[in-house]
Amino acid sequence: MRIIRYKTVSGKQLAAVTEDNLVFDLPFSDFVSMVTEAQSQNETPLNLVQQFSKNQSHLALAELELTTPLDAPEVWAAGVTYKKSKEARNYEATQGKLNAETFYDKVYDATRPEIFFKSTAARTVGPNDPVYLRSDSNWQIPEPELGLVLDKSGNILGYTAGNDMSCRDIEGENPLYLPQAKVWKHSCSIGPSIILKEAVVDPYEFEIICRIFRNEELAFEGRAQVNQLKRKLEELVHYLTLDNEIFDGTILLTGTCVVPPNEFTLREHDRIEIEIPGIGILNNPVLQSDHSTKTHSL
Ligand code: DO4
Ligand code: MG
Repeated sequence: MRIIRYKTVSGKQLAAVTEDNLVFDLPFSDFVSMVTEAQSQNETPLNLVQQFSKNQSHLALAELELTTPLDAPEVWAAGVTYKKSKEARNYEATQGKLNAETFYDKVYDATRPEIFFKSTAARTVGPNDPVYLRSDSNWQIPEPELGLVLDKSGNILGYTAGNDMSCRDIEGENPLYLPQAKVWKHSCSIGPSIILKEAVVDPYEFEIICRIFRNEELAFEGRAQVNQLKRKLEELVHYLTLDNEIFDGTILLTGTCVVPPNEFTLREHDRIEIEIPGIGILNNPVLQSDHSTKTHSL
């Protein structure tokens, strides 16, 4: 069972999608309210949702205008959790020489993972919304990642797909530039759905596929499986929540294992698809940042 939200004339409607792709509305204002109601009834969210599937008119998924499945108050991300990511960062940090041990080697093997702040609800976009390119970077890529949807106690409620848009040149120039390489307007997308935790037998079986289209022709395709992750999902949650306060609906992206070739950079009007079978395809066109939030120049 997957949870989605779609746009209506009066706002956003929470709904569920069955294994047969039938959509039915849920009588809750949002994902977190639905989970809270399940907890107050001592029910699993999956059981609660199933109760509403009966006697409901079904809608066609393809005809709905989807939005983010929830307004995540914060999105955090783990980094260098896959060997592929470590190799890509080493390439950036050594200008392609790969001749030195870097902090990326160290963090890959360290007990403490890299966890960083990625986004807020206002910066995060959903299915079919544009993701933006930074104006001061010449080397930008999408990072397709499995996202954990958490409650304020750090319990995993479900799984979604996420795009941790990244600037490889800014990140490689100096590790202290990480927030600028990772956080800007429309630099994070999530969706198209949340699959409830109880509906997933083994999250390490999730496959992550990324496709980038240029002029509607496939320019890159890569895939990975979450079982290539160096760490356990609970380990990442542990470090995020340690002595920290998080909020219901927080998302933790778990790192990327799909990186386009080093010569590749995103261009305006590319289109990115991030597919996690069971969750769906997160589709986002790419636009150059519109500078609308810039208030003064140098
Ligand atoms: O330290 C760089 C960020 C790593 C990252 O975002 C990833 O591995 O997915
Ligand atoms: Mg990432």
